[in-house]
Amino acid sequence: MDRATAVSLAEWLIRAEVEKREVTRITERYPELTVEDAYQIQEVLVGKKLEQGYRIVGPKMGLTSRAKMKQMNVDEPIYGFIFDYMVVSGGEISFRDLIHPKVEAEIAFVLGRDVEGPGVTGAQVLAATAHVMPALEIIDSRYERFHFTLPDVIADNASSSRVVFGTTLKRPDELELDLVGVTLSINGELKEMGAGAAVLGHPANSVAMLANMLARKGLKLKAGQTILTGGITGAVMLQPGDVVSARLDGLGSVGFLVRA
Ligand code: 0L1
Ligand code: MG
Repeated sequence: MDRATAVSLAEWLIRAEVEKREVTRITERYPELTVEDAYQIQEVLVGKKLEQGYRIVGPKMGLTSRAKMKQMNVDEPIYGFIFDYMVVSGGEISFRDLIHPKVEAEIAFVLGRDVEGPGVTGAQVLAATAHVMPALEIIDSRYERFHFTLPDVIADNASSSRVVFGTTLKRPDELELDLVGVTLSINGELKEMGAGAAVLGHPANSVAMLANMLARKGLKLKAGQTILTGGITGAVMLQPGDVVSARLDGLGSVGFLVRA
């Protein structure tokens, strides 16, 4: 894909996010769009946000569950980037700032040391991790009805939109992250449940895979970055007025309110 087209598609996706309106997926216009093209568009999109003065909190992994990978017919997850403006403070998100948000429960890793692929293992990630904490990721695809192909969602920064972090910080050796049980409730009603192992067998494997995927681009994970490892639960559609809460064994709770 030529640079000018990648720039115009990245700008188009950024406009959709800023104007809070869904758009037709890119592959309707460019059916031949490859995963490589899509990461090129994402790279331009990320660069433009950095030029606007936003800061990267860390990369995230998406499509890490077997169910999501099967649904998209892929055997590798995808990555995107979380920016500072996406981090929710004050326990509330505004529905009118978003298009059609969904929420999923995740475990976030905060790195104490750089992690650079290729060949990174989950054990190396655990050794480089300062702490882990619970997170609720709010994904908000810019595409109509959340319908997209793999290259579409990669170009759209893996649907990244908002994230709420919990306040319980644990060293990774304080608990067995694959065995952490998770429930996701909305308005007091249990909607989804799962365990850490839903994320590539262990959330640390997700960070390792991310480091190895970034290495192909000459990038690395940096000390201090916070990494979302992927949904442990399925993603649930949000409505104005919803009160969302997740409980993670040994990692406490995390929640927020959806303001109209
Ligand atoms: O964080 C994620 O797993 C989102 C990846 C993109 C797929 C989606 O928007 O459902
Ligand atoms: Mg996610």
